Amino acid sequence: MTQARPAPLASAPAAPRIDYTFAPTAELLCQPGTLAVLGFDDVDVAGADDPRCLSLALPGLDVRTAREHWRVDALVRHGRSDGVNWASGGGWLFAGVCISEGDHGDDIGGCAEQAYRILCTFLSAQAGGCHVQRIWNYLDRINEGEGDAERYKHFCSGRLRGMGTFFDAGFPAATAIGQPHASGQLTVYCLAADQSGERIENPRQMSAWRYPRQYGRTPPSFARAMLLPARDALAISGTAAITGHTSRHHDDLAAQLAEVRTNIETLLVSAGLPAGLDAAAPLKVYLRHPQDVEQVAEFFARGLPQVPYVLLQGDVCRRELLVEIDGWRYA
Ligand code: 3EB
Repeated sequence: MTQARPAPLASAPAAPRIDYTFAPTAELLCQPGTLAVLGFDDVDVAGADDPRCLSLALPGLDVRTAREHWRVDALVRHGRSDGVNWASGGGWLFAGVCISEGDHGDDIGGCAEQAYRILCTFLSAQAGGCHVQRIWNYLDRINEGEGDAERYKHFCSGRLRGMGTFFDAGFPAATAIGQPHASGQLTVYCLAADQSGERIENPRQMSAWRYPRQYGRTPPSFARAMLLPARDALAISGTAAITGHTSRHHDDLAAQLAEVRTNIETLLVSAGLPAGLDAAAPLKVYLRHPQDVEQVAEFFARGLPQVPYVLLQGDVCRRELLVEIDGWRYA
């Protein structure tokens, strides 16, 4: 059976454009419609005193690491309120929260709860409604602790507590990745819209919120992907070599990369989009071991030569997994 492609909705705001660029931060901030500029580790956006800038504690593994630039076709306002850095325009909202773990007695669950409470309180107060499409979470020492005591599992519990009732209609697409060098910070940021998107699940994978008990007391709260309101782009959650609920190809990077690719391509088909990844699919690759960088570069050069990507060092929440990929697919 062929699936109908989603018809674009002219009444909804067009998807933000996400680009990887080497242009200086100051120049990006001057461009009309800039909603956010994300820097990776040593790329200096932290110095820019602008709430649209966020510096992520993820080392870039490319020779020159790009910045991620979000743009909308509208005038953008920005500010800081109640612990949230935000920018909005054209029906879109970027909002980010950074929490110092030291303020929470090294309790990552409490940190996550606090971050989500701050964010959800802010989002709830937005006039005209606010629909979170996509959310990113970056935390230190994600795999530290055994079994239920692992920090990622505490993070999952705290996140759900902090969400309160805000996501009762369904979870957004998400990423949760470990920062390889302790930063002392939990960073959570999101993209929201004034209209709802459509949550997409992957038929090859169990929905994460239904994972069985062995993965922790609180299953992870995210959808596999989100078709943005105008149906003109798919936000792809962090995707790893998992089928059903099981990690595949332990310690085999080549096989994990192939499995991730199949998972993402399956997700695109679920969303009614063409399966192929090309120049209209900017991706972020999170790699546990920096020494694997050449193998990943080769995987892209051989199999996905058109795809724009950034290579970052980051830890997947399951310790047997070496790589995770998230990103966008424009229709
Ligand atoms: C997985 O599929 C891999 O906890 O927000 C991917 C995307 C993963 C998001 C999250 C976790 C999260 O279960 C891990």
